[in-house]
Amino acid sequence: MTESFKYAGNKGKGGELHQPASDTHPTMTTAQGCPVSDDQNSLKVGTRGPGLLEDQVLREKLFHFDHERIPERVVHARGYGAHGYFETYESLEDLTSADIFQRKGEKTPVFARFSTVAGNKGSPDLARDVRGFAVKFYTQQGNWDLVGNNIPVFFIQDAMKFPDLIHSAKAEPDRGFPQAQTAHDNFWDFISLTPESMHMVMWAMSDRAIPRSLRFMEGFGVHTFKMINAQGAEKFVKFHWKPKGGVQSVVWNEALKLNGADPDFHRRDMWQAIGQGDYPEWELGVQVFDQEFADSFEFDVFDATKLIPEEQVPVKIIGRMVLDRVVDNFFAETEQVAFCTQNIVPGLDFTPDPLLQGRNFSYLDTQVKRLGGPNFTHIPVNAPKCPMRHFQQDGHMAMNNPKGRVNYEPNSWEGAEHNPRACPAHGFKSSSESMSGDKLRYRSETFADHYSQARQFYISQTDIEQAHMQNALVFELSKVEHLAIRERMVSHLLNIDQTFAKKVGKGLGLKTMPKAAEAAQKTRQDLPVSDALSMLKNPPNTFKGRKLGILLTDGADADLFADITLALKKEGANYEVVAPTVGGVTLSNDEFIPAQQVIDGGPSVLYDAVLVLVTKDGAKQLAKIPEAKDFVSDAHAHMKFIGHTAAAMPLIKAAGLIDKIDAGWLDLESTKPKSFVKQLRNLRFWQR
Ligand code: HDD
Repeated sequence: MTESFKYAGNKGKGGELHQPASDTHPTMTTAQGCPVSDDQNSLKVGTRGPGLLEDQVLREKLFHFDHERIPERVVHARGYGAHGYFETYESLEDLTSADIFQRKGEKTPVFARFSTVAGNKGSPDLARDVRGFAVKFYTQQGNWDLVGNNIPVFFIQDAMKFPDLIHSAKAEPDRGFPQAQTAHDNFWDFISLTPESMHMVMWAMSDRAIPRSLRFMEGFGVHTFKMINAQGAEKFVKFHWKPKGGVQSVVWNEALKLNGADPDFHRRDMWQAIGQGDYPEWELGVQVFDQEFADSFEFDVFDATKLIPEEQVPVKIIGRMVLDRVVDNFFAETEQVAFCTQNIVPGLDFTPDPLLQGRNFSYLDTQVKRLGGPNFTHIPVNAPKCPMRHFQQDGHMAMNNPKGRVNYEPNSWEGAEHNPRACPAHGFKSSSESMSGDKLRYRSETFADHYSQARQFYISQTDIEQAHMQNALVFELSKVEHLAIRERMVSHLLNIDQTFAKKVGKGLGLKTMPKAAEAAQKTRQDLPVSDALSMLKNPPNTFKGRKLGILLTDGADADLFADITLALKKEGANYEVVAPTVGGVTLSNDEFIPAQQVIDGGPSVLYDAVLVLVTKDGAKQLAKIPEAKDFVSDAHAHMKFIGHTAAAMPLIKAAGLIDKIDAGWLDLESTKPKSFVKQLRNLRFWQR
């Protein structure tokens, strides 16, 4: 294989430059291992063809290319994954016998994949959408998949409705659009006919649906699960992921522009953070409660459209996940990873939640379709990292075939090396609950309150967050062509909060307000504000992991540049230089600084804050460039902090912002670089 074969080269005058095999380039082969002499020209009769059917090298190359695609996920098609580990903070043996939670400090490998839901694989990252948050733990007792979202509740209560929900959200079937958007008639028609979705809709219309980074999102297991200890004692649990970097979102206008400026914004951000050693990190927490609490709680704990406020059952932090390795190959790992909610381990169990019960069928089923057969567990990213011994065999692409003679149970072969037996003591056991009832298709009355927690979520938000929800609904419903659907949605909002509904109605230009939707249960007005539900009430107070965009021109103040970039480094933050040309700039001390972005390619939406560090002449030149004016005016409109010096004034004036300068504009002549970076910890100047 390593021996160099004589290179035939491109014969004739039109042949392009081509590197033959050498010491540094091993010889190319076909998939069958046959050395290839020419990879650029098909086999022909004469110099101009026709081609020959016997050309096995061409046919193999095209055949494999033709089969490169596998079906994309029917939902969550666009995603980004990374490897890492989960570290257990303390033994949870009192709570669960799950092996992963037995030993303090133990690290378990994980693979996490984050995704949007509705868009296809090529859709932009900043779609207004729920984000998937799926984690595969490779535990010593098998793979445990926690397949959650960045929102703690779901649109529907029963898996039976899932295909309808997804059909309505995806592109409309006759026209094939809109892509990765819920702002269309079908979605809001379905939603407005599905009152159980109202709580989730409130979350989806909040800025949670446009996260700043996959690193700055919470994650939730959504359903109630069970933990069972070695003595068989059971508790209910809900899983929470809390990002160490805090929760942060963009604003809607920024999202719209980001989708154009960098459709890969989220995946690039994750790739860069891991590459720079700024490893994304989350803590895993559980809300633990018993049957007594479940019986006394206002809602059914098996209803996935409800959450349990953290003020009522606090989140106990039990470990952390660190993502420290990007994939080697996107297809092999991120695309082929197969999450299944049915993958749990001894010490955990399901509950009767009808959404979860349906999911347990759907995920396994979909992997067979996507990955082509039952042996997807042989693909390295899906294979458990603990021993596997069973009698499953054969099938498409079987790679880890069992050895030996025995392939059935029961068998009487003694002590055969590859002859496993089930183990009642340590094997997975379902919790022993006694159940009985008639066979029914029925929705429990305990699932009937659709508005109370939607209201609780709304009243728990700050004014700014409430305004963003209102704007989001007006935006989405304004894309709906049918007035009746818009009105029907507003009729539901009336059951959530009258003022909110009226504001949305006004934003939609409704001539008269509709009547409130008929409700199976009246909205409770007594649920208290839950501060944990608001992002802005829980700010991260750090600029770590964030990015400053520095607009630089030739001759800019070298000392200031050095001081600010040093202060950013100390904060654990990054910066990018945006310059008139990607060739870079020369500072006042003749130091050359390379640019990462040219002005047209590096709009301020890519950054958490911006700094205009220019000479007066530079600012005058920039004042003539529309994209440079957008750089500052967008940063201003998106409530970002803007650092500047007096020299930047010609640009600020040209952008029409001279009389809009407020306390979010930080003058670097009077603000020390350290205090500038300290201010950036507020992330946005919301007062604007
Ligand atoms: Fe689902 C994928 C999360 C309800 C059926 N789902 C999928 C992924 C996530 C979720 C994160 C992507 C996994 C990955 O990265 O590969 N899904 C959820 C959550 C739900 C939920 C949090 C509600 C609590 N899902 C749900 C229902 C059904 C499905 C009710 C069907 C009855 N989901 C699927 C699926 C997918 C999927 C069709 C598509 C690709 C895949 O499974 O692997 O089976």
